[in-house]
Amino acid sequence: MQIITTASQPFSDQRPGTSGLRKSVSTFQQEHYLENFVQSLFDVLDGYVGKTLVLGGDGRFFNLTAIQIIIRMAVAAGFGRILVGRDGLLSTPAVSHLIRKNEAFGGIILSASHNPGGPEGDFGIKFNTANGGPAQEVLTEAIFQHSTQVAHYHYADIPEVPLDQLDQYNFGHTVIEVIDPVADYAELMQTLFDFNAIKSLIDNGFQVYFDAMHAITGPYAQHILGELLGVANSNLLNCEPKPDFGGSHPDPNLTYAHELAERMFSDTAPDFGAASDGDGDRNMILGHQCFVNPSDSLAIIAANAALIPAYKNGLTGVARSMPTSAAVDVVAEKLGIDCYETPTGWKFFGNLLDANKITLCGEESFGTGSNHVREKDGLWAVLCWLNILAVRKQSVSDILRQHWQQFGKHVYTRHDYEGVESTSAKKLVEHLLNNLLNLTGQEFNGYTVKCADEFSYTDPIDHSMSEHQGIRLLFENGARIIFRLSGTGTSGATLRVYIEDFCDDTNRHNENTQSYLKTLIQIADDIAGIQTHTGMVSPTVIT
Ligand code: VG1
Ligand code: CO
Repeated sequence: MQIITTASQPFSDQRPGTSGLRKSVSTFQQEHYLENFVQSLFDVLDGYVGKTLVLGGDGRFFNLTAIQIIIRMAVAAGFGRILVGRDGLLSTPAVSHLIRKNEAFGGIILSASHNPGGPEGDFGIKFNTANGGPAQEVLTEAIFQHSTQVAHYHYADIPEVPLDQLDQYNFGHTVIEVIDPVADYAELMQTLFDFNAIKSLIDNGFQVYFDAMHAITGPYAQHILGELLGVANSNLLNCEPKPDFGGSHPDPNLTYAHELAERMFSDTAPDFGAASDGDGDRNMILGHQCFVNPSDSLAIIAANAALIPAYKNGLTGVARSMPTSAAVDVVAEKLGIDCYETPTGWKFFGNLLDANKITLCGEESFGTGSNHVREKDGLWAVLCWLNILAVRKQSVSDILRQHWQQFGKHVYTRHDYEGVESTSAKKLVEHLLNNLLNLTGQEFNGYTVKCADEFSYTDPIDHSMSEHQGIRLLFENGARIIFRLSGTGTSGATLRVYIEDFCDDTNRHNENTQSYLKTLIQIADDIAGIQTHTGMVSPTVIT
């Protein structure tokens, strides 16, 4: 076997964002582009010779091409064993589990998550370390710095590896194993949840729908929800992973998962509906004519965790990303456990999970997870809900209503302004930052600003600092408005505005979220000049 070294030119745009390096497919298709990034990764890592690498992706366009390139480079780099999902498929949480289970050196996940796929869509690559979690900022920054100088890369001159069947191949000192993408993950789920209780709930007529959005969770849902738990095949929607996700955004929210949403809000709606995203780490939970806001979902799972076998002995603590509503904070207080507030992105939960400071964590962006892996996990969240429903024998909306009665309701919405011109978005942020100091103490329509700042975070375990993590307006009555620019987009900028108010008046719990938050929504626009800067009169996506 020959190792070939190819000269290349560095690219200047390979800095990973919130979750890995995400670019348009055409950017990744440039000669040497993927190779340079992978070489930069291998160059800054140390100690992987002879060790295991887990490799797979969400099945989007360019997945298979990228996998063959990475196999050749990983063989040249001297990995001892490469575990690849059959057909190049592995969900993000499954990769995290496989890394941990096999004590691998790390894993490479090929996905742009909720971004659209296909030749005109997006592609992405992220590296997860030995704990199963996304690489921390020090590492991604080192990879980026290296990528601005990398001048050549190495690959093994080997034939294409067939990925369509479970098999094993040897090249030099490396063994490549094509593995079942679902089996290990399904086994893990069975150790966490009461499958018998969930199955008997479903056997007794509780109707479950799941929408895989033509993305990676299809095969996982067919096996776990279908074969193991008895959900009818006809209730498992869009379960065949497609390279272009059927032409839509594989993003589980009411806008993009509209097929499921329409069904769940119809007169003949089933009892439970859920959807997942491109790479299987997000989840949306719906009940009969009822939507569970992700921040509430995290709080409800935390409040009911004792009903789930894996968490029956209690939680060590919980964490949420800063823009996520404070619903889980109130639960933590009641349970007498710590609650941590981290910047956006799963990489910030890893140290807290590893140190056993937290058991559950989540984000407002439809991501929830626990210490069973080091990624957010879509199907896990669905199983949490099914397990709780099987024990409580109540409807989703009853559970939601009772939760608000007990803990109060954090009325919450996120407004996304997509496709904003980058310079206008930067100006909006500058304008806000310049005015921050003047805002404290000011009153806007009955809401007085208690504190206005830019969120920065010091990791309680390794004391690393992350700055510029979003602009916060905290009001005296507990209401919050947060502004952030997305770190996962691939063209222009996306402004995210997170708006939250606390309501303990049960008579108002059924009120429409947008009208309840109307005053705060107006305040957000007045303070940030959203319409003036973006030229947009309304958000593109409201969740
Ligand atoms: C978004 C979400 C964030 C999530 C990230 C990755 O980031 O807001 O909460 O962790 O996507 O999710 P941003 O920077 O665009 O707001 V995904 O499912 O890539 O894996
Ligand atoms: Co995702």
